[in-house]
Amino acid sequence: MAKHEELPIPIHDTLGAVYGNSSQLDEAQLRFNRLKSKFQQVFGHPPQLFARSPGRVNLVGEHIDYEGYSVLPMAIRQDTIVAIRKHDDGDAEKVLRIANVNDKYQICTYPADPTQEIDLKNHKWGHYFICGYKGFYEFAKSKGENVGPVGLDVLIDGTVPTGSGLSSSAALVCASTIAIMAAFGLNFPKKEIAQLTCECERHIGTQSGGMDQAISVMAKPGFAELIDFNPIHATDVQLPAGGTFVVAHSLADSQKAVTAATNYNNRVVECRLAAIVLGIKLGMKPQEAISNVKTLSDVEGLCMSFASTRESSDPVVAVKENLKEEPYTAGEIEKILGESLPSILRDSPSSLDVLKAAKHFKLSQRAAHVYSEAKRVYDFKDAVSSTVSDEDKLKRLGDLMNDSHYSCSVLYECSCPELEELVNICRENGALGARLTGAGWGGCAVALVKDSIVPQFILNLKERFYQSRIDRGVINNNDLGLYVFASKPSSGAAIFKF
Ligand code: NG1
Ligand code: MG
Repeated sequence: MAKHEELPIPIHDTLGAVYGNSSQLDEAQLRFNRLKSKFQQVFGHPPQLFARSPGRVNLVGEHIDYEGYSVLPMAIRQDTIVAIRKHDDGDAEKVLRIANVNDKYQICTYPADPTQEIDLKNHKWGHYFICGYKGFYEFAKSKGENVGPVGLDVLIDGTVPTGSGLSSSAALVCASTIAIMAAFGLNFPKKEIAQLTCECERHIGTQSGGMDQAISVMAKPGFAELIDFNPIHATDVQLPAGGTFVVAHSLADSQKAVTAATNYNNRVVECRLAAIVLGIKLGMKPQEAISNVKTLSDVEGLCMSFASTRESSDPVVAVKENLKEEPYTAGEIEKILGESLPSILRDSPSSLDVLKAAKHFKLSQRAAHVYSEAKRVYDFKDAVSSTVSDEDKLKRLGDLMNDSHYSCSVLYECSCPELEELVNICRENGALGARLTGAGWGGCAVALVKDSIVPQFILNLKERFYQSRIDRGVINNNDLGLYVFASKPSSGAAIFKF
């Protein structure tokens, strides 16, 4: 039997296969009916088909996917549904009309040219659809498919809160790409779609790894997944009984596409520079390191052999002994590398934006985070499959989540005051562990909580974190369920044709 990830995206003719229990099913039925009638109203004809792809919560392994390291997320039930109709090939008018059920998002139109550049200086929500559109054409062409530009009518309904670290962006990019593909009558193995959507979301200007798209496309209900990269591969992880992951929004918005130069892409550049400097300190010639070392995983082998000569095989030891703790200036790094930073990073325009914005580079801290976090992912996986009791497993997972948060907060500096407050409140109210999830700088925390206390835990969060914000009008009391909820591992992307 073909492996799950080698299979194409499933095509369903009923909602039951994805939207499990009855209350969820009723809600889904309502959403699809609303989508259908709004589509008819906006475009004057019914949609051809639908594609859905979920958001995710990352349990452990933060900011390491783009360094080549495995991560451990699970899909959540919140998702993006894309309703689509492809125009006839002969139609004269070739435009992409992208509407949203939420009036906050105005209809966007784009030419049907798949080679168009995305206007990054002028951020629009529709750009994420164009990522998928460009990605689809590039991929279809590489597969020898003869597809020409054609007009599309598109209506989108997303329930993943945006700017929350739950990958609303990947849910939108994946659902869009799959909808376009299906509208052309095409389908591909999930792992290929995971790879293509990871690459095409980079058109938005963030140098992301592939975690979000991989889990959104390949998730299986009931399992978290250990996701490996190069090549993408998913291993099912059955979480221990008795524990629930509760997701809670800090209500600080994390606008990654807008703040990339100082936050997300800045860390990608710091890791790349840390990797090259480490490579040189551990014996590589500068030119060799500059040409061959792209990520910290590329020099892990050197770090390990350095560390093992000192009675430990922990790459963090090599980091501590070879990179100074004080931040590096650009000049200091250039001296070690023997070449200017703009010249080294010239292949990446968004990295050049980072250089313009950066005052200094915290190479030791960033590298120490990445190597220690990569190890925590395997410790998490090992704890899950160990023979100790479920109770002991949960405790160990909680400890690893706390360690991960500390590392994100102190070494990677991707937390924020609201997330710190929320994580502390989670721990004070009985969470076995709690951490920021996703890119950080705002967005959500995830807490591991014993099943038996989940309802009380959520009430306590309401009282201690959300009530004052409800009183100040930051959120509406009726919307609380959108911002704090228990989550079971949900299913991955699907196509619906009714
Ligand atoms: P979120 O939190 O969804 O913006 C981002 C990246 C991931 C990963 C995490 C940090 C994108 C699309 N996603 O996720 O690849 O690097 O941050 O672990 O940029
Ligand atoms: Mg995102």
